[in-house]
Order: sequence, then C-alpha cells, then structure tokens
Amino acid sequence: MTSLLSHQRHLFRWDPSNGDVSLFSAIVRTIVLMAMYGSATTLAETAWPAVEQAVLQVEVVIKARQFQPSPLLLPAGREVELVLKNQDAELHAFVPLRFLDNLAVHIDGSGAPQFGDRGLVRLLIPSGGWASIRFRPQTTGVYQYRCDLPGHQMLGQIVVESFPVSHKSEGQDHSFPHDIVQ
Ligand SMILES: [Cu+2]
Repeated sequence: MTSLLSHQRHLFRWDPSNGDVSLFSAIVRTIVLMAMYGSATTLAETAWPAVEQAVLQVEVVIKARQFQPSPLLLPAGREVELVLKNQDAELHAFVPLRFLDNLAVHIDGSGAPQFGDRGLVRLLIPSGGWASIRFRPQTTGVYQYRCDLPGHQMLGQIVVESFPVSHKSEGQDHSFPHDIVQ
C-alpha cells in the first residue's frame, strides 16, 4: 500500500458486477480508456444529447485540512470525474460515506485506493498529489465524506441532484446550476 504513495500515476477500477479490483499502470491507460468507451455504452448515455456525454469534471482542493468547496453539487445519472488535489504538506484520505456503494469507479492519479465488498472505501492522497474518481452518481441525496486520519477533523458534503433538463441545451459543460443548494 505505502509503495503506491509516490507521485506515480496509477489507474484502478472497481465494478459491482464482479467486485474485483484491477490496477493498470499509466502506460496502458489510453488503451484501457479506449476499451471502456468503446464497450460501455448504456441506456443513459444514449439518451443524452451529444454535448452531455462528456464527463463532467469537478475539483475538490484539500488545503489546511479542509475540503473546498463543500457542499459539492453533482448531477444524478451523469458520469462525473471528481478530482481531489491535496495541497497540504501531509497525507489525507477521502472516505466516502455510502454514496459510492456498489457503484463502478475508475481511479486515476497518485492516490492509493482501498476497496471493500461495496466498492471504494478509502482513497489516500499523498501530499502535493492528486487523485480522481470517475463514477456515475445514481441516487439523489445529501452525502458526506471525510478524512479519517488521526487528528484530522475533516468533513465534506456532496449533494446529488436530478440533472435539470432546462440546462441541457446551453452547450456549457459546467452549466450545472449551483443555486440549488443556496
Ligand atoms: Cu486529513
């Protein structure tokens, strides 16, 4: 585990259909991504207009033992890539509380993930490193995640909302409205 906490880049994936964990080195990443996009077409993907098929990338910065921004708004049913950047001089962990249960995830970056029966349970992110989690939020609701390292009182919130139809034609990948949780 600790050997993965360099800044070397790794790609992991977990799939609920078989529950196994795969590790790919970055050198085969392109091939893997091509294979995934080529075969992983779902009903949801074919239902969206082309502009919405792009992965929505959202960023969380970890600094001074805080997750920013929080709460973070994510659209249900759409593929998102949550990028976590650790700007602190210490190791942090991303521990999702329930909301990634039984969801397929693809992990990229310099983090070290731990998987359980229900999928991703913990992702360690080295100082100055980054890790991304690509997944498709399924169920709307308010979810929490935290860092469980000793002495760290770090809690973040993720709000999964229905994707608003009225914003789908704006042509901006980040048009997801941020006023819902105000
Ligand atoms: Cu921490």
